[in-house]
Amino acid sequence: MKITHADVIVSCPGRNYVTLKIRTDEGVYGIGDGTLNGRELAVASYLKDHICPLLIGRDPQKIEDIWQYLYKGAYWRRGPVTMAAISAVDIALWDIKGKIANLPVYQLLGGASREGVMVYCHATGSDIPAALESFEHYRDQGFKAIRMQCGIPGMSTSYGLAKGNNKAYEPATKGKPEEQAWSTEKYLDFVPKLFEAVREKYGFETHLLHDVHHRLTPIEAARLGKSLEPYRLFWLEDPTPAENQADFRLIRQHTVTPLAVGEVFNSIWDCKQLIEEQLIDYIRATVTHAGGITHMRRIADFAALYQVRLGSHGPSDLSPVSMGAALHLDLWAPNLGIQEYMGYPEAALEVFPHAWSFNQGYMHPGDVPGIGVDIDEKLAAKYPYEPAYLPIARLEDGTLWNW
Ligand code: CS2
Ligand code: MG
Repeated sequence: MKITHADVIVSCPGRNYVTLKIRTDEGVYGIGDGTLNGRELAVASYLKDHICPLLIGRDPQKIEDIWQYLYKGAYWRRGPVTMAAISAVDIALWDIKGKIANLPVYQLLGGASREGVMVYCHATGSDIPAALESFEHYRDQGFKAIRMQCGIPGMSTSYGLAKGNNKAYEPATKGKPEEQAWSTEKYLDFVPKLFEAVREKYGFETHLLHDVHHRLTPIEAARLGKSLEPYRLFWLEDPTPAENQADFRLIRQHTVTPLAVGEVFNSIWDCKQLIEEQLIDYIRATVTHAGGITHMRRIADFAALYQVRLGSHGPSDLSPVSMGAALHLDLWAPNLGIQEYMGYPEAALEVFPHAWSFNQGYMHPGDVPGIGVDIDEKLAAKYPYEPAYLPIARLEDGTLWNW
């Protein structure tokens, strides 16, 4: 079997996605996701100009060899653009292997470790009453785990807020990046009140999560973790940037609130120290940014040695193809914690027909051979790429901060 075509499809059915379609001389094809929010065309070019020509003529069944060829063979290792491109190839090749074997990918990995994959959704509100209403909305849909984000008194906006009632949270904006003001002081004083309100009204049955989105220093993060302990969070996410992994030692010394990190990571090296020193509880790397199923499986097995569990990033800025691939990995991984499921714009669900499903707080990848997600190319062509950027954050005095 040989690869005959590798085509990149960039579309914007509600938001931008970079999809790779690999075709073979036997008619079998596979689909992969390489979306990198706000830098989509860099990945598209890396694939189109540098990877696709190298794939033609290769045996698509040699997933590991192709992975090593693209990783070691580029000389320039790692980095979000390179790794998103490798991920797209890897997911498409697992899709092809599943179709050849006539098995869903989770069966190739070793079979299901559970009935379904627990997922968490995003509740968001401009103030506490609105956030509580949002919580109730998702709880009534059957979610067992809910991420709570809320507007902060005295701040015009904050991370994780929807732009309008019943709208999903979407950080990217068309045109120039949006600038948002940030006040750590106001945030730190407010967050415990949000979680107190949720626990007081709804008790402790639902898992609660919160995303700090890199806004704090280690000692501030330690204070937040400590102040949230009475509300028993499932996790506190990205409390501080993680380039310096040793920073997390300080947070760990002060709090037993579980920590989740890694949505911006692209290889096992980014999380090596965090895992080895047990500085985190959940690793959030994804199949789309951290080298596909091949590399994520390596991260999962390494994490298992230290009782760190998978908690993959699953925002709407990774395509439904990514969600399919993640769910196969999740269903297999003995050390699954939880999977993020933010939902998708209606148009995206139409462009990507999928076998995965949601039921009462759990998801399943479906049992069709391969990944179980396709792309309707004709429909995708109706939604051309629209330049969009993620926001940036500044402190109230104008200093550029971590968004
Ligand atoms: C977030 C994302 O889902 C999350 O936890 O941190 O919304 C993140 O901001 C986006 O995926 C960035 O593209
Ligand atoms: Mg996050």
